[in-house]
Amino acid sequence: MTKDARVTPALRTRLTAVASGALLLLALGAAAPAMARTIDHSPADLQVEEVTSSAPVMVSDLEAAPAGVTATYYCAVRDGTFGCKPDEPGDGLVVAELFQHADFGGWRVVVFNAAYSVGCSSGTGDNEGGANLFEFANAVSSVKTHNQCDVKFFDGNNKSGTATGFIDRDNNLGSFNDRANSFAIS
Ligand SMILES: [Ca+2]
Ligand SMILES: [Ca+2]
Repeated sequence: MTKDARVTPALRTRLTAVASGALLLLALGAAAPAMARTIDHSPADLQVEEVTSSAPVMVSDLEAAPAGVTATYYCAVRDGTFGCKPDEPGDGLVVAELFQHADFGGWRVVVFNAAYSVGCSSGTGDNEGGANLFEFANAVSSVKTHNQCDVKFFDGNNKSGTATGFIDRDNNLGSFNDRANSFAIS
């Protein structure tokens, strides 16, 4: 009891300081994109997370673009291959959404795999597709993944140059903002 009473206010103060720092980083990030990496763990963010659903997220589930998304483009991938395939965006299984702006806004590229019926394998050791970003290169600022997939960004084409780790979800790519030329899925 005594210990709790002593620790809790201090912890609260520290958490408040962390939250303020995160907000400050976000505010600075808007004006100067090359800020330190910021990952959003806020409750508001967790409420919209879709990874808890046991049903696969399909392309058709994303047809209604949320507010803030100005245009949707599609890139079909196949495991073990590289490059966007000429598949129609039918009822493929969504791998990832890549966004032009931080916090999932601007245009988005919906990466999907029509051959999948369940999702990506667990773990990040296998090649589950990828592509060069071409006209979308050096512009991606945030990312969501679905169906147990993760995405890894590369500074150069053909998965070359500096890379991120495998990302599940990031509302602000931080030091990798507007830098990705290609990506890999696992
Ligand atoms: Ca951007
Ligand atoms: Ca680049």
